[in-house]
Amino acid sequence: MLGIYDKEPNITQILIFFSYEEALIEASNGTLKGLPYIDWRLDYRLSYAPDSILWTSNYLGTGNGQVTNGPFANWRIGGTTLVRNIGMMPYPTEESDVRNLYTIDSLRTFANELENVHNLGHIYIGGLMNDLSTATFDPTFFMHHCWIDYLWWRYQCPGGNCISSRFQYPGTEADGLHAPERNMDNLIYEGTIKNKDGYDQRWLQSVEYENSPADCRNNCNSRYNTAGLYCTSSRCISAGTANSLSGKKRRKRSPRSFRRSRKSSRRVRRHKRNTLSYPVQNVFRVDCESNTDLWGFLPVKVVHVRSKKQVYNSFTVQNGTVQSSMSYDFYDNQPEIRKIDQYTRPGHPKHFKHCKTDPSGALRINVNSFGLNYQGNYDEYAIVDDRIPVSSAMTYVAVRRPTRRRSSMVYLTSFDSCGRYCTPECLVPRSNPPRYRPCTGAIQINRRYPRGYADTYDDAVLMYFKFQKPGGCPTPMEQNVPIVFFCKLEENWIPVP
Ligand SMILES: [Cu+2]
Repeated sequence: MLGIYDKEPNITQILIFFSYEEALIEASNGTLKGLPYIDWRLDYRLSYAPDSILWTSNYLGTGNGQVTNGPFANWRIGGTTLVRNIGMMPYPTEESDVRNLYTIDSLRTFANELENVHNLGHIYIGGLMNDLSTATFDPTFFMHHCWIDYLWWRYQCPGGNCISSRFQYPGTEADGLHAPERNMDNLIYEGTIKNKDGYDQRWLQSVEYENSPADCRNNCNSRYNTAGLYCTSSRCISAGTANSLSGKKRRKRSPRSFRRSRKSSRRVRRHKRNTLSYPVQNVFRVDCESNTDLWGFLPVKVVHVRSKKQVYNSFTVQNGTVQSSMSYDFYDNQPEIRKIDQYTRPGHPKHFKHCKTDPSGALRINVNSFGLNYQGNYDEYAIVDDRIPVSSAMTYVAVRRPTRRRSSMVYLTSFDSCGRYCTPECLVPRSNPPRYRPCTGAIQINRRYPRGYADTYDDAVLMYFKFQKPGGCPTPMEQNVPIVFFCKLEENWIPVP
């Protein structure tokens, strides 16, 4: 666990970790035998993973916004309130990703793939978990990391035959801090330990994991059926949340009432996927201080080309008949002769099985900023209209407010609520009418004019919309938008950034 996250695992961290385990066991009056892990596949099996019972007061508490219920209600830690934004991605990891892990025969490939599975968990939970400097503040961090450790533990002994991973260390001497012969910092255990020793079988034998209910076969019912899980003889799934299923009722459930609650579970699984999720609660944290005043705001535009496969229930009418048998709708009218296709050039749509657009056509496009010369993230989204051939929407994204002496370097990314990636295009300086050209999304912001950002959210909106007179209709000032994200969702996606 430590090796994945920290460049320099040290003995203090390990001691804290052991203390954490002991404290948990003690607090549970011996019910817990070790560190708990969350197998996200149990949530993935819900029709919409963020509906999991995990995010209720009996388990980990609030999933969206400030955590105000559950055991960690109103926590403040490191000068920050505990905040989550479950569902930045609609699922924590794809079930098949885990299956694929066990088909990999190269340790280097495995390490990369496991890292991806790990990253996705951080993004999925969002809030403090989505920032390297605050991730450990959310207790979910430890349960997530224990699961990553579980996957690694299982991988090492497929079918009982342990691989000699120490001799296949994936790094090379060119890997610097991860070079195989390099001593681990401050870690002494029966002598100094080299990086490659982290792959030694002795660690494997010093811990033991209980099999996950997701990996359970053959009548695991009796063992795993709890208020939080629903298990048949073939598989287990997390219980969902619906207002009719309050945590208390489920907790008191007796085995006799199981038949009734199984019905409820089915109803929960049919629960319509809410692709729009909830607004984001940011913690406005810059270099260990959380305060909105430390941030400035950039107008960001998102331009979206609709997916041709999607049919919204609105059709053309011919001779009084609604043409609802068509495989396209009014907004995608007769795609083979549509003039606009010459410009948008829709390619072959790549099907993304997790994507279910809201029936209204509203589609959430996430836009995020990551500080390059400061520690801080900001998450935001714009809502575009997936029905119409091309749509655009504005949003305003925060970056560390530059000072006279220090500019802000920031990396902006964008992906839709299915995880499909949008490409950044940056304003050509001083072009008017504005022109944009593909860029990396990394930009520098300073206090010199023209600024390209505003000190407050208010000013950022006024930077984009110019009011000729109070109460009048404002005019958009396109030349003040420093970056545009182009979402041609047929071609790109990111399962992991
Ligand atoms: Cu992590």
